[in-house]
Amino acid sequence: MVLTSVEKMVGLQKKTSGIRNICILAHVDHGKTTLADCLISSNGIISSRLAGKLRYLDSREDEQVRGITMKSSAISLHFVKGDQEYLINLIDSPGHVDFSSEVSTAVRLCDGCIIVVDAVEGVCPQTQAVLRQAWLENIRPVLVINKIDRLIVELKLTPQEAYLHLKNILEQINAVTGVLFTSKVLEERAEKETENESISDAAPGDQIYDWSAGLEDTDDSHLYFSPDHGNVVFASAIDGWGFGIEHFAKLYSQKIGIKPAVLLKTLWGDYYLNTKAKKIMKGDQSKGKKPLFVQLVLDNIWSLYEAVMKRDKEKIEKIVTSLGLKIGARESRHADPKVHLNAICSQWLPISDAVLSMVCNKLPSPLDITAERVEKLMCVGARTFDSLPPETQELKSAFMKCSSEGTAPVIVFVSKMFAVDAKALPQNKPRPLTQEEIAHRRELAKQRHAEKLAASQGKELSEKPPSENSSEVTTNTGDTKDEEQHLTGQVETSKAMKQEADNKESFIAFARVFSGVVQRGQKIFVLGPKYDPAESLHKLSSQCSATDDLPLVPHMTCCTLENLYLLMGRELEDLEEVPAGNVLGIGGLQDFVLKSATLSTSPACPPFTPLNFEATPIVRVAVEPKHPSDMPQLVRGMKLLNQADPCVQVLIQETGEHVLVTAGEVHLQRCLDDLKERFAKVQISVSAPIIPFRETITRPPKVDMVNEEIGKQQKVAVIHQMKEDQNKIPEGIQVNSDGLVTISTPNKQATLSVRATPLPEEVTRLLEENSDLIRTMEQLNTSLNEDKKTHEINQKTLDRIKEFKQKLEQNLQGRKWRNAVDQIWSFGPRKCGPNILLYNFEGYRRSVWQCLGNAMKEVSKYRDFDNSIVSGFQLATLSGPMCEEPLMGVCFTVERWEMNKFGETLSTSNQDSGECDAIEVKQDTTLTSSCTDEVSSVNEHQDSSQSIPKSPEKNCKHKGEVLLADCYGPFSGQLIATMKEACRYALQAKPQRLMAAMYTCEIMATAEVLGRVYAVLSKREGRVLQEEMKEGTDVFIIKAVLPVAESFGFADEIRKRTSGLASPQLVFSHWEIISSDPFWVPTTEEEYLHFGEKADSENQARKYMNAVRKRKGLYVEEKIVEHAEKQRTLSRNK
Ligand SMILES: Nc1nc2c(ncn2[C@@H]2O[C@H](COP(=O)(O)OP(=O)(O)OP(=O)(O)O)[C@@H](O)[C@H]2O)c(=O)[nH]1
Ligand SMILES: [Mg+2]
Repeated sequence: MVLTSVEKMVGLQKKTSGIRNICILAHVDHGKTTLADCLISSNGIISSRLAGKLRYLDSREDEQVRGITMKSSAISLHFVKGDQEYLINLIDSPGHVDFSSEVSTAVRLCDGCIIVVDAVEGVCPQTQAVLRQAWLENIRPVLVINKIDRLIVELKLTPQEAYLHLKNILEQINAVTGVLFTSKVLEERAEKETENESISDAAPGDQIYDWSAGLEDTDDSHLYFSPDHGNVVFASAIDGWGFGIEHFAKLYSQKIGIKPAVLLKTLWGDYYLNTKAKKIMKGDQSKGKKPLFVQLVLDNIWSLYEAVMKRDKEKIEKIVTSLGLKIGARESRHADPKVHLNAICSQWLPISDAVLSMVCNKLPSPLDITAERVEKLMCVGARTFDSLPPETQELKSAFMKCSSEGTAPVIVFVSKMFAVDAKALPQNKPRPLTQEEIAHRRELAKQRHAEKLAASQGKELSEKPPSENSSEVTTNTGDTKDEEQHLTGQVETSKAMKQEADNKESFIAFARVFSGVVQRGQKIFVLGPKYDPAESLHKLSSQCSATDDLPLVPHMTCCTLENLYLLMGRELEDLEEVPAGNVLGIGGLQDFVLKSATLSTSPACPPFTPLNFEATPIVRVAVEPKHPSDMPQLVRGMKLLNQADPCVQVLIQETGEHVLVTAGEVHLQRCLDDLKERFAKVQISVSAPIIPFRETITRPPKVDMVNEEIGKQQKVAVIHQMKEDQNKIPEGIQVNSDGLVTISTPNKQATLSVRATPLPEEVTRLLEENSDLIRTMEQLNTSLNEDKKTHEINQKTLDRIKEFKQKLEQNLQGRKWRNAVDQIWSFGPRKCGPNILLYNFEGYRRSVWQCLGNAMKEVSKYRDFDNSIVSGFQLATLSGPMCEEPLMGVCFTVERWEMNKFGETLSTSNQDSGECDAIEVKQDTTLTSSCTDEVSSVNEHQDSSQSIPKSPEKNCKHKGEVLLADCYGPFSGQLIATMKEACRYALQAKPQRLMAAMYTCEIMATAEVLGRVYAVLSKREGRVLQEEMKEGTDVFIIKAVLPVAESFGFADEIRKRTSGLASPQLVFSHWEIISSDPFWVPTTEEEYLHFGEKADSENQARKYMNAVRKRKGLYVEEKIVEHAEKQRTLSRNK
């Protein structure tokens, strides 16, 4: 196989209809990279013998060592089929959950994908996840069922059993697709209905809903995987073979004289061949008939494997000659029969042919991009396509045309930035000189020689008596010396620069051209995710280009595309231009793009919708350099790491800690390696993982720690303790017996009463699930409040908000929650968290449901300060009293908010002066004497304002000044602090609990190691949810939950204890309340008896809490030596 030249590739890039942008997706270890190797070897980039062993696209050292892919990487392949030529831009992605963000970045750039499934393991959690990702991006999948050799060699199934097993796998996959498809159809139907409803609102309403109607109308046959549709290939990547059934249909149609079309329909399914009648019959298995697929396909493969594995030379010979293959002597005599097998199979049923022709037949070219996908890409958040400016809407046709004409606007999406060694860039690579260059160099050398000669002659001249041009000469010699110095200087600096370049990482953008032609050196707009074309089109004309001198526009910069590259796995090739529809690398964007961006020559282009990330970053560590002087390098390194990884988060906490947040242990390890070896190049020390917790409250317990019902007697003890607790509460704060906390601001101008209540679990879950929606609501409300021109709100978003509200109402039932949903004031922390703030006092109405249209302009005395209350709530929910971790599932209700004259006057002074007289004046009785003077002066003003209906602005201003001079600082600040304190005390008045983050894990293990898996699970406080046997195998699938806090080293331990037979995948799942009370001390008699006075047996919750407090440098109540005198009594020599 001849290597395809770069020129050829450039030619192919221009024929858009022959381009296929695809990625390979699967669960971890199902054989993506091995399959990619086979496809690459068909282009001669690696030898076919090494295919499967090299794992060419796993170019990082740690990928090779660990045997898993960590970064997605791309390669362009050339494929010829009949008289058609194709360019296949192939992206291999990682399967490990920790790297699922790499899958998101790959899927965005593709039009289709190959889903690989291990024939033994079948559909696994990541298989479902990647199918969902492909679905969400609207890209079309084809299927490769890989590792069929394992069915023969490992499971030792008969062909008939294998057929049933494969059928089963197909059914499982189609079931997953079916679920995705059905939900979409139903959604679309519902949407259509609401549209219809809004059109014909007045129409008589007694319609009958038939929910299956939408499903019946829609043709979904192309969505499912079925060998007779040509979208399934059966393969063994490691042995180099693979086939679609059309291969055998063609083959046997000649042999048995049945039309290939008929065979194609019947080769897969319950059909059998009636040899006598030479007819294909619909068969039934009970008669013991062999399905065609078994008889014509699997039997042959099985007998080949048997012959080779048993080294039956005669039989092998027979098969090889009947297939017309030529096997080299080296392979046939190789000690390992697998080599022999590979040689035969890869010639007989070359996997690359089967897979690539399926890709070219079944997956769309960039020209076939659907309108639905384009609109999805163009509409960020709650916006509808129709609300985009007309110039922007016009760009849809550019997307659809995918045109490479000069006039087409350039639209490029960068899905990630990846770092390469600067040495590896084509421009820095040493390359052989061309003939002309050699000639040119020779010429230069000659010149230098001549100059040297001339210079020495010049010297001689200068020694001669001065002549006319002597001065010139002397200056000349001086110049040459200077020049020499200059030159040596230059050489040194260039050396230094080279060294620096050697050490430097260069960032390349992983991108795709959606329209137009990008050229090297072209100037282009870089549009950030918050860029709004409507806003900038006011300032710029839609015709302006990045080369013009333009005014500043938010979230938009201009940059030059310095280099364009063809991505060839480990290599990069320089390109001059790249037409629409291709995947490419772009150099020179590292100062402009952090992780992803949209590039365009048109300012009307909207930013692409953000990528869908499936993994939640949860594992945190703090890092610091071993030598404090290395700090700047570390900071720089962390910045680079942040840019190079789509999913990592890099934070500097208030405590000054530098924190990395990663998706899991494997991801963490890779980030740390990268930081140490590539980006920071300094030694670092890493803290133990920082485990996140949440703080919450629960209902008071009904039974005590020894499971005795808390009766009257004990209650006395409990109350006794409550009283003790109350002693800790500072003066001025009242806590009544049912937990209502009343507190005043330091200047006594406002008084708040706040109560904390635990939210029902379903509500907390609902809030968590809808955090994006809550954020959208918050944005909508803000723009409503600011009276800004709001974007037309997407009907779908409105429906979702309504539905969310309804669900909340359903779950907040009962007397306690009456009207609660309408009184929701805010969510927190960060205005979108799983805690709620309610107001429950007269004279105030404002809610988060404004965006639903029932917006009301609030005019009340509280208007100016309600933000302070909300801010106080946000702060309180961000860090709780137990160990300063965020709260979860808590509802705070403000039951009273009183402001005396000061607060009110201040509030009015901020309002229009005309409203001054409308204030309700309340007598304040708790005024301190120091304020009395000021109060009287205010009273005077009040009087004057009453006599003059329109109070003079001056007066109001004066009042404000009086209050600003308050020794406790600005009033709004006091309110924030007071609200925060109120929330904290309200929380402490209830039984507090910690919540731990939980992972779900799915472990596949064979029966013999099952016991050990359970042992490890229970040691780490895991809980098994489900255990089932995988059909047709002896493998058990165990589903369990495990606290994140106990998960470090879990995967390793499992692997070690089971000799590598089981390996779990941990995915963050939810938060769970730790049932033990961290503050618990024995109070009842039984408890004293059971736990002893000290109760120093394990209290897991307290341990966690103290660990967090210690880490944060907070006070920890700990006795270092208890009962020291006891130690003395232990000594024997009294
Ligand atoms: N028996 C058998 N083993 C295979 C086959 N294909 C791949 N393998 C093996 O499966 C293991 C995983 O293969 P990879 O290609 O690295 O899997 P991957 O899907 O790229 O894994 P990640 O990238 O880590 O998700 C390797 O040990 C391969 O040798 C196959 O067809 N048959
Ligand atoms: Mg891989």
